[in-house]
Amino acid sequence: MRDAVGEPLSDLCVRMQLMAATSLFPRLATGSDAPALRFPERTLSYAQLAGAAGRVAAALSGMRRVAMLAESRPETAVAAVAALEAGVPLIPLNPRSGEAELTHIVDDAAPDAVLVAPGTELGADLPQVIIDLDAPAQSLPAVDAEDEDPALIVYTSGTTGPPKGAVLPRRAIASNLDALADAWAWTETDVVVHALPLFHVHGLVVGTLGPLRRGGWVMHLGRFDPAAAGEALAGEATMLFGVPTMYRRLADAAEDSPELAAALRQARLLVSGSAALPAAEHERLQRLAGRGVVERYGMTETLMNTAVRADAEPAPGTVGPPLSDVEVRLLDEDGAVLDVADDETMGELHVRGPNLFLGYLNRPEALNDGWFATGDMATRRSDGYIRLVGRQATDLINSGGFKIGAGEIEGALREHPAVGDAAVTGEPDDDLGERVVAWVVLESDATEDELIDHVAGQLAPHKRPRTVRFLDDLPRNELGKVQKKRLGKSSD
Ligand code: MLC
Ligand code: AMP
Repeated sequence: MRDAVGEPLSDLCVRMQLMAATSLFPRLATGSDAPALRFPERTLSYAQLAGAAGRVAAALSGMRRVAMLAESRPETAVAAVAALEAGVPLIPLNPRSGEAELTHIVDDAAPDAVLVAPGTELGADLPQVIIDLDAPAQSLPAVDAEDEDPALIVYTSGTTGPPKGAVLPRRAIASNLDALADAWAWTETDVVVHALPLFHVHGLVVGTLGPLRRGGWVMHLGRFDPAAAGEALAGEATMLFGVPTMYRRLADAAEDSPELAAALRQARLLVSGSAALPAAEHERLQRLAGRGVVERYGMTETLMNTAVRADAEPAPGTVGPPLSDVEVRLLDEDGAVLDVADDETMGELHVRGPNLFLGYLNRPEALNDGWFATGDMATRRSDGYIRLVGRQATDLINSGGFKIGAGEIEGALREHPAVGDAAVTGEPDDDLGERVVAWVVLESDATEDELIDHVAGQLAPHKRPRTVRFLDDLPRNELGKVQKKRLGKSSD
């Protein structure tokens, strides 16, 4: 007996079983006409997604690793599914990466090709695979990858030096999405709406691969707009994922829009992450929409570590307990484990579990006996809830949920011919949480706008300073290190 494409049925059954055992997205194999993805320009059903991804997966055959220009459009989701199904590690790129960033990533990761949507280009000399959603469908190959194989390589900023590629295995993606499903009672009946960028784990893994693994669907708004998010929640969307800046903008808009407030109220779950949602915003959303927002805490290297559960009371100021199978511990300055759960004693949060990455590409081991040091300072309650109280290093700026290394911007500024010296700090910002501020000593004339544009050209625009302050000299200690704490004070 043979199926429609002429394969012996028994072989097909074996292949389906293999897919079911290793595909991250079981519903792809069903040929379902149910929606999988909706972007403003296009909706794809599971059958259409499988057909489009199958075609791309065939083009990836034999490749070692590939990059993807991760624009907020359906081709990006298709490319990600294709690479994961083909078992070819994928590097999502910010489509607005500056020249310096792009060169660094391409040199460091050496992708065989870059996946792009029609009409887009990468400013790097790499073979391109064009994702054409109108090309004839092709069936997906059987997944040829093990749980521990690299699946995604996501570049993340450190406090110094250029970004590092965190290598995430398939196991981390699968286990983390399943742990979130447990925490949030997340099923195929859920429709997630968001407008997060697709080159970071929040928007790509949690916001896009998450709904596809559950067999529900994701509605991506293309770009963030409070009214569009409200319309989605008033319609089919059940869950909203966003960063605090988005919730702040939603609350601002809901002050004048009873419709938006009502839409937020009727959502099954509102989830905030990537930065702290201030207590005042929790309270404002509670007052306006009459319901809470749950926070979850993650990192590129670990995916999600903790989350407030859907069936728990809202817990403003905390990021909830560890997800299932995730272990956390607090260490003091000397590296000793703090055996406390008093919500007062602070320590550096270390995590261990199946959600963790394998290490950084081309860099030495990042784990110690399976534990990863997050750099986040936290306290723990007796019920296991974690409260984040800041970061160990002040040189990592969290602006709108994007982590920005001060050293990277200082390097870009120093490359400007008029800049003699530069230091970068983060300052509180009502909209972005923190904003990037540059302190510059000039050697020749340059304006604030010129320096901002220079950084926005070298690095992605979200890394540009929002303010530049000119000084005669940077305060330095006897060892020549810039005393950043004094910079803030000198501006008072
Ligand atoms: C401005 N722009 C410039 C420019 N000045 N472009 C070039 N040169 C200049 N000098 C442009 C920008 O490109 C952009 O264009 C527009 O101006 C505004 O840019 P912005 O200021 O950066 O956008 P803003 O509205 O402030 O963005 C707010 C935001 C964004 C919330 C939408 O910060 C965001 O998407 N945050 C999400 C970050 C995220 O996903 N983090 C997850 C990391 S994973 P245009 O055309 O767009 O208007 C992680 C782990 C975890 O943290 O736990 O999740
Ligand atoms: P990234 O380096 O881009 O992966 O960002 C990870 C960092 O984002 C973490 O180390 C935290 O500092 C921060 N973060 C993520 N989620 C939260 C949250 N819910 N509250 C506060 N900070 C968060």
